[in-house]
Amino acid sequence: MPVHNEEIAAAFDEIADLLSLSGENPFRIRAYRRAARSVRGQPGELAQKIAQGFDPDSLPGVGADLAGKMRELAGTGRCRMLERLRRSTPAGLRELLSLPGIGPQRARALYQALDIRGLAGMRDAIAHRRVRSVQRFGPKLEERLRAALAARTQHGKRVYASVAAPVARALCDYLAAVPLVTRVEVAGSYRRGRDTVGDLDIVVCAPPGADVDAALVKFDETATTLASGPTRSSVVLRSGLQVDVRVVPEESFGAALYYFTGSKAHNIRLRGIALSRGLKINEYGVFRGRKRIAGDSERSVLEAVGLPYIAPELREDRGEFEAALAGRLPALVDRAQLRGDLHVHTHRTDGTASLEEMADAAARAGLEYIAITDHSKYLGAVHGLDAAAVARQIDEIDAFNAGKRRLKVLKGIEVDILEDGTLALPDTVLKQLDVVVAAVHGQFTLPRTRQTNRLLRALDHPHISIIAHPTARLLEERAGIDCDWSKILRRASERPCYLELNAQPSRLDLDDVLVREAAASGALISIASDAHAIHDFAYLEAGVRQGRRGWLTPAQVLNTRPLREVRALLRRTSLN
Ligand code: DGT
Ligand code: CA
Ligand code: CA
Repeated sequence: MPVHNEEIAAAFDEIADLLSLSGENPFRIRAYRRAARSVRGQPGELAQKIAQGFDPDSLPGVGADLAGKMRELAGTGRCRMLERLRRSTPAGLRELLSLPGIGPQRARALYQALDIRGLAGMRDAIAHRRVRSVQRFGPKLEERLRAALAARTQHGKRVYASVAAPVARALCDYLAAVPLVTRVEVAGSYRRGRDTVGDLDIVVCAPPGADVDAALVKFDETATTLASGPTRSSVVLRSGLQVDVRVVPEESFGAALYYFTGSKAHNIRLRGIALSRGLKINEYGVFRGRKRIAGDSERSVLEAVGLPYIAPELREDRGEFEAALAGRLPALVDRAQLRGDLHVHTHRTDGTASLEEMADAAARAGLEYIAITDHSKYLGAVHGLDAAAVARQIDEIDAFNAGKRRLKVLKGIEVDILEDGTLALPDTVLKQLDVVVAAVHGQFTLPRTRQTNRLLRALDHPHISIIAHPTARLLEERAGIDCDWSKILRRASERPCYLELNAQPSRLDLDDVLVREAAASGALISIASDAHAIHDFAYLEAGVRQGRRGWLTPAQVLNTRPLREVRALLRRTSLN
């Protein structure tokens, strides 16, 4: 069985976590994280390429030592160093890192002071109010941890949509090749474009007698079969992801796809509307009495109840029915409308490619312009740029733009918003740039008022153009910062300062709800890849999907505009 990129990357992340728990050198830890990122950014399966002679040493940021581990993982699915580390670290200690406010130092402190070795021990210690007495903890942090643990038990681990995507595609291709199958679609939260999925729901169109269930059991990645039958089957894949498959005939395909796309709340409303018109709707079709009047396509289903087509991303019962009935559904943005990307890194800081290489990759991704926004020098960024390095990069960009390339490069920076709301580089540096992307990279747990004031103060800064990944959340790992967003959004739209929808798979920040609120308050949204490697421009697709969940039209997105207009809009953000 081939080893997937995600498995290699996850092993490197685990090594980095375990090294940090043992207090290892931060540079060594960073090398593993960077390698994990590099592997995730690879198109196609590395294991396959390595088997065909590809040398992982040639990947950006990967030296001989890491390349060796990559070969080991690709060839055997194992890594001896990781196994050694696992043996020397109490099992479960790593889980603690997933709690808000717990980094390696605090995890070590909990282990040393209270012998806490995992989430269960943590729960117990909190219940006995013992955590507050550990040095550098206190009652407030204990309370936050209690809340985080309580939230955790309500939902199991969800999977990033981007991690499920290659699996979903492989499985769909596989099922589409089963004799008699005419169509295969992924439904569920995946089709609605959610950032994470609980499981995959697949609707297959085939006549009775197609052996879809038998084929599914034999799928290369299937680990366990939960249920298997001619119309519905469920399996768990090797990665732990569950897949529910429904097999339906031609005349019900649209109704089944609609039903299993959900959301449940949306379906319930739709059924209510149908009922009020004397119709019954279910996964087999739309019925008047016993007569089926629609069901082969989604459009036929909606048309039968008197509604226009509603895009899957909108099906959350968040006003889409009211909008549809009033003829006011938004014409949603799509990927082809993006002309640029205003958040891109190079190897000058933590990226893995040169300006030229990133520019070429962006052009191949169909973009007309990018902004290079490497990190400012600050504690948070190990290789951050100082004023002299910014000046050198400005020259480099001028030289690039002087060449006769179609793609143009804007001068930018990703600057830290410090705890007090000031920025980590002086105005004299910032004012030379076309784009100042400012971001919170630390102090995630300030109380609401202080956090809000921090961002409001940043918004008063004369040179800030865009706030990057505004909530600083990490999916399934770190909750976003606690702020009065309506205040911040209002201030951003008055100023103006634009807000980012960061398309990194672990961020997708702003989320769907806030992005909609931001656009409604008049703020323009920059959908940005935050690319660190040449393949990362592919993330824009997921950013757009989330934008669509936030009801974004192209006019509400900054980077659907041609460069000339974007330049003018960016100039407006400079207050002097
Ligand atoms: P997930 O898997 O947690 O990311 O979220 P979904 O939305 O994919 O939910 P899932 O997999 O439980 O079910 C897939 C779809 O099937 C769901 O979005 C709507 C439909 N569905 C499931 N259960 C019900 C139900 O009890 N009533 C109705 N109306 N629809 C349901
Ligand atoms: Ca699902
Ligand atoms: Ca399901």
